[in-house]
Amino acid sequence: MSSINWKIAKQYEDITYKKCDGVARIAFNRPNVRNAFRPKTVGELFDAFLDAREDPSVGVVLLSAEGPSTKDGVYSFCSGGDQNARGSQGYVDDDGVPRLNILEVQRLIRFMPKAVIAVVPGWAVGGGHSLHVVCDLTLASAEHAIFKQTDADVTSFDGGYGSAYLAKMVGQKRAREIFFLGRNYSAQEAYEMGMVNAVIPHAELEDTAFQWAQEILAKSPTSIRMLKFAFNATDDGMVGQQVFAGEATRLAYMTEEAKEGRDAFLEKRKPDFTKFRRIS
Ligand code: S0N
Repeated sequence: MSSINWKIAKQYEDITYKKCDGVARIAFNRPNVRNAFRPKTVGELFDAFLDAREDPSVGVVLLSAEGPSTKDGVYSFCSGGDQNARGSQGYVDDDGVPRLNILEVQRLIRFMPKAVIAVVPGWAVGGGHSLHVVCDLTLASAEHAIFKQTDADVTSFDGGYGSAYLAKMVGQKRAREIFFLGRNYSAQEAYEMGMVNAVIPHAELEDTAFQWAQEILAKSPTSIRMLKFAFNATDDGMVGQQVFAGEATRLAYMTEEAKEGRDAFLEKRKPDFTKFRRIS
């Protein structure tokens, strides 16, 4: 029995969203379809991740799942796009507009200046597999987590982070095997490949994730955000540079030098930067 005193942050239909002591927990809540996401689920995920990003009391986000399925007791993290919501033009919402907005959720996870931990209690499949890949860390249930890529079975493939970034983690040969063969991999196999940080007894999974979050929360927040964006930058091209540089600008705003630049403009005088040393 977990001792974490989660408080509901907002009510949704397809996900749950809770917070406790600097940690936000966003969890899929469609266990009877192995936590597949439909457009509504994606909209709710985006909304909750945005709230977690903007809330200064939150330092770490757990992406997890409710379950098990009431039908057969099977645990899942996420089985990717809901194939029932897939029409002839792609994933279609109530308004009839086809969207691939799960990629926006991926980008939110990738570019938020806070650590995001995938907590995988069961199946991580297709787009659900891609979501664990894009998270900063992954903790997996020793007994129930299974990793599998079915994208090539259902002609719904992630050619971005889900595949190319996965290859950075596990190597090109392994990544191609995962996608081309679509086999099942246990938590231990995923750990040995380098795409899982730790294999945890199922009953301890959530408490362990919360403990990892608390360890991260004890570190310097500026260091965590700069390190995350530094790790990202080499794979994110000009966007990675932009995000990292944005943080440098934010830090520069806090200097006396920046204050002099701003004050000089407002006071309609030339800035005097001579008092600032050109340190090497
Ligand atoms: C997860 C699997 C392996 C579990 O197998 P198991 O335990 O034998 O259970 P089942 O009997 O198959 O399933 C139980 C019930 O759940 C329903 N269900 C399962 N998965 C889905 C799903 N994805 N959509 C809808 N329903 C699902 C089953 O139908 C069953 O229902 P009942 O009880 O009524 O019979 C196995 O279930 C499985 O293989 N599932 C499908 C996995 C899959 O192919 N997912 C889609 C893969 N593609 C994506 O996710 C792409 C998503 C995307 O949007 C994207 C697009 C472009 C770029 C990137 C992405 C991206 O994010 O990846």
